[in-house]
Amino acid sequence: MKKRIEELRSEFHKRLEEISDKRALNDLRVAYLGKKGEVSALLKGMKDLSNEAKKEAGAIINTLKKDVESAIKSYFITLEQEELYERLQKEWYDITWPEKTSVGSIHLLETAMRNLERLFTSMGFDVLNGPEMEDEEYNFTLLNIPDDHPARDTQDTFWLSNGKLLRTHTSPVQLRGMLEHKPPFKFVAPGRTYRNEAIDATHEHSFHQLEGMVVDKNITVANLIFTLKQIISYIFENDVEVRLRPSYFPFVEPGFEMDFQCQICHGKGCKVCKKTGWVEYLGCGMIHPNVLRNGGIDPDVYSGFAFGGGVERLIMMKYSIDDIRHFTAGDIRFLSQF
Ligand code: FA5
Repeated sequence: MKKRIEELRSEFHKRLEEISDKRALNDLRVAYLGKKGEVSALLKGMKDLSNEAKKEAGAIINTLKKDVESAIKSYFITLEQEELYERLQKEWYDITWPEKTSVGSIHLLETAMRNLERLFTSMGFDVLNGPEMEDEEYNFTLLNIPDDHPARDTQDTFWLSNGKLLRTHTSPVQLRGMLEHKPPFKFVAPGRTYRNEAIDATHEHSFHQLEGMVVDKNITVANLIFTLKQIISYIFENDVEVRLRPSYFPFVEPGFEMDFQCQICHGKGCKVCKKTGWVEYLGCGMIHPNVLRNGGIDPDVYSGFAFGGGVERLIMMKYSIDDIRHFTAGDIRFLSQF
């Protein structure tokens, strides 16, 4: 029996060396340690032995059983590690990579501002920037709005503790532009403006304007109207009814306001147009001689036009947006439409 056990041991190790996967290893385990396996057969074969021989054979068979068990166990671990190593070579996973990415988009207001800049630069305009914290002088005085002028009240101002103010319109950039450039010139100045006013569907306390200005010899209202028509056809890409009506701004003479036909109700009257059928878009006119003088320009030689329009209002009319507060509400359902 001893001989048979030694044969089985060396046979087992030989077969083990040829194994390269876990399934074959399990087959080998069943062949040796299973109910009908070699070890069970050896144990059954002991029944005819003497008590003395049984004791001796039992001990040797037990050692063989333990050796087989531990060889299988450690080889199983080796195979598992090899498998894992192989997988690590083939597959890899970057734990720093976000599981699910949702990409944001440019806010529609920003897109509109960029598009307007693109339109005007294509027409030869420069783009100027002015400070949002502005001097009273630029916001009012140099724009021909003296201290006691009622026009100061129409643009409810946020005054700052340092004596400056949050600009109520982009028109102060007119003066900054005139003082820094020699005519002829044409520029636009897009940016944020602030007014302390009651909020409703078309009024915000902070909103955006686009200022435009052209100064050259022989500039007339016809040039102004042409330029405004360019904006409208570029933005709307189709016909939208507008009207120009005389209006008063101390820094232009003559002055006008331009309105769109309300694109929410198409002129029938609604809360956006306050039942008038029209939405005010911009103020404009021929630059007042006093303003040209304040900007260091001789009004007897040069003339110019200027306009300043609300960017939110423009987009509201383009996309039929019925409330200006949607722009800043941060509602993804609204923003993701654009
Ligand atoms: C002005 O601000 C003048 N500076 C415009 C101007 C420029 C006139 C150059 C002449 C020459 P007004 O206060 O009307 O004008 O505002 C211009 C536009 O800004 C309005 O037509 C409107 O479209 C927009 N706007 C004004 N107030 C608000 C507000 N609270 N919320 C949203 N948009 C506004």
